[in-house]
Amino acid sequence: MQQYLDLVRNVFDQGSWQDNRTGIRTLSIPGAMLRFDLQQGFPAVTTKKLAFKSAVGEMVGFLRASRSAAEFRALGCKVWDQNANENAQWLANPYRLQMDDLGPVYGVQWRQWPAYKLVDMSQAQAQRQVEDALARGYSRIGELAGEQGAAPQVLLYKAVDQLRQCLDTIIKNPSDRRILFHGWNWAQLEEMALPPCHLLYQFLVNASKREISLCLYVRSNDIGLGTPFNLTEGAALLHLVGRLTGYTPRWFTYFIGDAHIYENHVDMLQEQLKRTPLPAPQLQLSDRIPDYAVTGRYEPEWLEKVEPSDFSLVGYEHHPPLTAPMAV
Ligand code: UFP
Repeated sequence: MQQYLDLVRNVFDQGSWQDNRTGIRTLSIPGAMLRFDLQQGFPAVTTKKLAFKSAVGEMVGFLRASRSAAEFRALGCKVWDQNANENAQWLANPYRLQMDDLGPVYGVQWRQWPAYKLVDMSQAQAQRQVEDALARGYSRIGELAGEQGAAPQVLLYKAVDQLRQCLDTIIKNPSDRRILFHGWNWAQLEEMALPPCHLLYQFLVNASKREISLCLYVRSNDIGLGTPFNLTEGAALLHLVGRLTGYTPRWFTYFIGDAHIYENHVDMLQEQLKRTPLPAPQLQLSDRIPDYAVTGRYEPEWLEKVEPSDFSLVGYEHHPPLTAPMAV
């Protein structure tokens, strides 16, 4: 994890102090990239103790399309509690349903992105468009009357399981350069407790080497607390997707937009810079998760069946724990 420390040093050296909505200033740089060969080990931070169980708990919650801090807590992840129940702006948001609700964050978009089509029945191709949409799994959910006797518009809807589609494509068409899922749904940003930070995931398959890689884009990243967590989740997801599709996880490239260090994390990170990184651990996925390369059976339902306890770090050595407050 030398790369993580290099990033921290880079932000200290080149960053500029900036204000933001949290009221806690940050040292920020516009754009950064980290790249890990997962065959050389798992990108776990070693200059402090990584909250590994919490990170995989959050990832498992995303896979299940969770939108409740209570569900994340039950999976061993408490990071959503403040966002759900303490941020005054979110508490006043009309889309917040109840205690612990987060709105349609991350996993809801990954697994159930709401897609709508409005077909103008006055145009020549209208019937074919409706039929095509129905064949693609849309349901007809309503009709808007046309003005003054004009033809109506037909409204169709489906929930897109983007992640499942990615796995299907990895299996059926691995050379596809369009295997990605996205969290930035403009139509629902205002309904979320927090608009997504890690928001674009693209899988890349090298079929002849039987390898799968991931490029992840994170628009805004809290380097002290968020980056170690998000690296763990992205790498764990790539291991899981590799297992379910029969490919070996290889390159994990991590792009950051706004890379920042909060003012109240400076001491924690200065302390980490004094520590020497330790050898990378290995990620072990439980044997109960079927390996497509071995079974030849495609079982994508494991995306929902997987439990936090299916992920473990082997040979994880780390320096003493360090903590700092999260900016909400
Ligand atoms: N943040 C992360 N990673 C995450 C997540 C949030 O680093 O997975 F959900 C941090 C980034 C930023 C804050 O410091 O939370 C989000 O604030 P904003 O929406 O203003 O960028």
